[in-house]
Amino acid sequence: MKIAIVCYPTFGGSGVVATELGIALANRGHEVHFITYRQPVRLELLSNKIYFHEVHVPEYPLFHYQPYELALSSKLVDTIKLFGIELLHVHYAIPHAYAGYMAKKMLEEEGIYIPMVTTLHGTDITLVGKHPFYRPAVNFSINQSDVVTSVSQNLKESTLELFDIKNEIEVIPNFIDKRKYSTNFTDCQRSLMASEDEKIITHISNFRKVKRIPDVIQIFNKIQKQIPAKLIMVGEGPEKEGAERLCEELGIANKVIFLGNSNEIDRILCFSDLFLLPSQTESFGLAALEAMINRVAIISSNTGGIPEVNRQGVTGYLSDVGNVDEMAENAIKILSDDQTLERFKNNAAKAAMDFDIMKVLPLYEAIYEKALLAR
Ligand code: GMT
Repeated sequence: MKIAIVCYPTFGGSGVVATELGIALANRGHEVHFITYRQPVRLELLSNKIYFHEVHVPEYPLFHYQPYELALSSKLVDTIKLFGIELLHVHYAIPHAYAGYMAKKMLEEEGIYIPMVTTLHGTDITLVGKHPFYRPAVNFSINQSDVVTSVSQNLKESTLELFDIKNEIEVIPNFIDKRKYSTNFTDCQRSLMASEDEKIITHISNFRKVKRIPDVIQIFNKIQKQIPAKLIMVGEGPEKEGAERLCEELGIANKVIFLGNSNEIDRILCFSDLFLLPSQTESFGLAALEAMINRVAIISSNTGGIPEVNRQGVTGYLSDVGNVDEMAENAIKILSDDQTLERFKNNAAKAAMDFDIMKVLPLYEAIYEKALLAR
């Protein structure tokens, strides 16, 4: 199949999922064309099955906002025609499904039919998409998609609650490719980050409000009072500065390492003991799954799709949003005994295999077949 993938090329989960999916599809022999404004962060190796087409938005001083959707839909039309692309898969409804629909309609004028699969990722529904200023356009473009998928059952339910959706939403969970991680277990350099007796706790996100970064710091503060530990904070975003200040106020700045964005999270996760994800909402929690495959136990909130990934008392613990006391207590429960920690770590790695790419990829391929047949 010749497939065009539209996504955000940044460190966000939706971009990561889209990129990893495209790479896996190319490995299965499909021809994959990424169409976005920058080369996706995890797309390092271009092969003869992977193409990247950059969307340029010409700057014009008349415009207060440069029209990215217009440039994207034009680029889609040109690329689809030039390469004979058969299917369009857009990740994140805003504005990708909208631009995809416009491209579809323009192509129809020329007698070309291209089915569009839209994958909903979370914030495009629960945070941004439902805003009254976007809702009609998001609602419309979801309904105009030939196939709609969501990354968790919970996100499907939220979408049906928040929008007036006429078509079926198929749940295809996010996935993980174990083969990409296992080779790195040997080069864990734990000693770079902490001393022998210290446990390593990690948080990875885009440091937005929804991640409840102050909760991460507060949980760690409580843990480190009882167990020698270091906290590694990976990522960039608006809450980072406040987090650094909070660490200083609490007198734990020397125990918290801020690393910024990283392309090598597996190298950090492979020496981590515990992952903190106390988010306000999370449609799936890909970062937690990436931690799990690296044998890291999870302390998270019990919101959104997280309970579909982190299992209470098995791979970690889940608490109500904001209940930092309970999250810290549970973390201490896991960390204070090596045998218990080992059990949670093993369980996490085992449970992550339910999301193995080899199980999930055929689900996408089946969806593509279905979309192509609908033509
Ligand atoms: O987590 C973010 O803020 C980024 C966002 C994105 O679209 O990149 O992540 C969403 O999609 C990920 C991949 O499907 C999910 O794992 C995240 O849970 C989801 N984030 C939220 O729902 C807040």
